[in-house]
Amino acid sequence: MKRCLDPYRYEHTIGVAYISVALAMKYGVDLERAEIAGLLHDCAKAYDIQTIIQKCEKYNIIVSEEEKQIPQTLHAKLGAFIAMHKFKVTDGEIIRAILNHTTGKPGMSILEQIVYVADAIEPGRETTVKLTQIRKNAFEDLDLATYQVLGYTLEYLKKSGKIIEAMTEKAYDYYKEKINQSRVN
Ligand code: DGI
Ligand code: FE
Ligand code: FE
Repeated sequence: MKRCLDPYRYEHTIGVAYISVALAMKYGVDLERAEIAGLLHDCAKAYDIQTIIQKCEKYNIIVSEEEKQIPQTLHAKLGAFIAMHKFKVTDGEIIRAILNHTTGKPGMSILEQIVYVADAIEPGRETTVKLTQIRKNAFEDLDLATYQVLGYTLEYLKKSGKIIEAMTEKAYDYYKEKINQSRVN
């Protein structure tokens, strides 16, 4: 990863791997799986958007019209492919965690949630009041932290006028419902 990424992205990657392992300790996930998923989650991030789209075409990775309009999220799809074919990861759980780390999705596995949340809370991310609370929640209630990161992301996307992928919205609705259910029970 040090050779693949610029120093800033490399630092971020180490942060995500480190926090993924810490969360794996808390939630009873295999530590090595969490570390590998964290280390590889942004392995396609160094490419510019044009290159990512070209590589997806070259490797026959299906890119939807929606994804072409929102190329920020495509590095996750290409990253999952590179993790499989270049880094020889055969563990489907790890591949899915890389694949879904940007938009999230409804009904994620614990490992997927760990990488999704770690990506947002790692120490290199700029601290805000909200993020401080999410960092604390992540080690107490992973569904709540997942929901809050989704909310935080959607708020940022709306504020900056970006197109929102259906999956991001669906994931938000799913975790909102899950949090509400757990409060009723
Ligand atoms: O790769 P990172 O910068 O570590 O973080 P990331 O993979 O979570 O997100 C990359 C970018 O993708 C980030 O700026 C948020 C953005 N993103 C996530 N969901 C959506 C999205 N961008 C758009 N336009 N629409 C989405 O639904
Ligand atoms: Fe990413
Ligand atoms: Fe990341």
